[in-house]
Amino acid sequence: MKLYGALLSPFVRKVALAAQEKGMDYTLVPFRTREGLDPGFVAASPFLKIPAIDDGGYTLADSTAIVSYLEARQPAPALIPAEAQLRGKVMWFDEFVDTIHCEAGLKILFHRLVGPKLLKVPGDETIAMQGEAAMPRIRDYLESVMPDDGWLVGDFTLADISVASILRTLTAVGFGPSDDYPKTQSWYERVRARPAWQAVAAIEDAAPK
Ligand SMILES: N[C@@H](CCC(=O)N[C@@H](CS)C(=O)NCC(=O)O)C(=O)O
Repeated sequence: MKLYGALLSPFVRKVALAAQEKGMDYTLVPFRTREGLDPGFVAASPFLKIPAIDDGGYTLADSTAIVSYLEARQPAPALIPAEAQLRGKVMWFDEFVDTIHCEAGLKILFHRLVGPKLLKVPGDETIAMQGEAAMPRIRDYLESVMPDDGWLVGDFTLADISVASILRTLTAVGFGPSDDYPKTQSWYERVRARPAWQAVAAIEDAAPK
């Protein structure tokens, strides 16, 4: 399976982690080359957002759609529980990250790191500050739902992957796990200890910056 994108994106990392946890083969493919956008990526992602996949000619975009596909293709180990209430909570955390946490966090990331440092376009500090203003409530919420031990919703699930992925991305701009949120921090350390996390982190750390 080709996975188009870059692992700094929490959405791309989410898909890589899900595939890795399931032991599924994937190859990370840069969506942009010197010549422009990869035509395979353009064909796979109608709105040119990362991630997108090409699995033997089957194309799909959107991290949650892709993880749902992976879950159906290879049910074990389950990352989306079958039981109704657990499944509802897992999808809540995934959606909370995709909309609320990323909405705030990516304003900071894009305007302080991706724009000015990677794409060489000026960031807008007013927008970054809007994102920053939303962060305390988000971080307080997460701390309030963190378990003392184990995972967010029963067994290890997509909920843990989604939340840990945005936290890793936001570490780059000072909004990752911190001593001020000790339960979140120890849960994050448990996620980081997983072999799948370490495998994806090794790929990410080795990628050209
Ligand atoms: N809901 C989508 C969000 C994907 C997304 O917004 N990706 C960003 C990168 S983090 C992107 O491709 N942005 C480029 C753009 O919006 O044109 C998902 O879960 O995959």
